[in-house]
Amino acid sequence: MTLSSLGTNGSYGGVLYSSYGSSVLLDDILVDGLSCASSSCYGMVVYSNYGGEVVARDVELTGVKTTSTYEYSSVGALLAYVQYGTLDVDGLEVHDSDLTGNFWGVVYAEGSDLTMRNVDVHDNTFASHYSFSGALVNSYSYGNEQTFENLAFRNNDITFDYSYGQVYGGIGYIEGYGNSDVTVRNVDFSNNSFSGVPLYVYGAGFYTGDGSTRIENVVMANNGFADGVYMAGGFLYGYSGEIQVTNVDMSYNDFDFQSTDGGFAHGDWRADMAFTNTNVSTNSFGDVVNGPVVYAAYGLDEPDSGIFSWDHGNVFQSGDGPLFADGYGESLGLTTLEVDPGHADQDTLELASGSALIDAGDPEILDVDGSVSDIGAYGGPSGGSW
Ligand SMILES: [Ca+2]
Repeated sequence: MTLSSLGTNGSYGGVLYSSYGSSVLLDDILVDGLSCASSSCYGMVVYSNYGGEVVARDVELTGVKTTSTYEYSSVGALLAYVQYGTLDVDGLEVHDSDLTGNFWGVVYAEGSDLTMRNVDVHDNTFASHYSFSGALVNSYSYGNEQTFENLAFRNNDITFDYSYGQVYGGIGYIEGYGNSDVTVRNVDFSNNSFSGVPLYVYGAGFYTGDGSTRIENVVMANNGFADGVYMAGGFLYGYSGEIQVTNVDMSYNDFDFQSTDGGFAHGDWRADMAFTNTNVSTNSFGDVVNGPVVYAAYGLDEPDSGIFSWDHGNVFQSGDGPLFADGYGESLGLTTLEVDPGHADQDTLELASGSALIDAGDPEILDVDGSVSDIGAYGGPSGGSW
């Protein structure tokens, strides 16, 4: 079905509003030219609350336009706003859309179980007023189970037009309370541009809080962040909880910041972070960089500090000084391989056949071909599935 040239003046459920246990199936839908002029363009396709179930299969959004210029106006949940329900997406493409307003996710969810597979958001412009949080998902979880697989956010242009801009999780803002269980796997976050006003970034890739979060097989490449004042975590800002990061490759990104705490990851209050098979290479983080790889805000010996590990990781041309630092300027004492990763391709971050990162990962993790895992985005059991 094609829905074209729909317009709304605000919007909880621009196309569908579902409530109290009803189910919605979107199957093979093209939404072309949806527009919204309001202080809140929210749930532009579906709004669902209180036990609703939303299933989306093969949905394409193109030519979506929001036009609000009010400083506090919000745009988000382009596909679905879900409260206390479930959302299951398999096949979603958002492209060539022009979105003005504070952006809070293609999907916005509170207290909901989420599954999102095969989502591709590319070639859009976002004119955010001051806030951009979680391009693909912006979720407040209360003990929910959430799985995200095969996601892409690429070739998008994000500008900010008020006095300062804030990014909280460029690709995902996933804040949990209680025992939330989140898996993120096979993500391409590349060739995006963030600029416009003095910029503050808390997790350019992901912002996570509380619960248990696993992030595996991510390419973060060739993104540009201009006009930056302060950044905490180029890939990840972990507020609290347990975060396992495996086979992530963050390379060739240009962060132009006056000050950065944690070029790759920033661990805040009681965030336990375990990094395995991770490559961080050829990034620039700006003028003053504390912990070009990991920054632990509270150090390791404080009551509120987290636990950090860096196993079978590699760092190359991504800053000087203690690569792993705490908030007191001390080294965390972690060690790393430091070699040229030998990428075959600077966009996909695939490894050349002679790369030193091949079979250099954790020997207890195997690649799909049965060999010892590689360091980088294509190692491990999920490394061949995208
Ligand atoms: Ca291998």
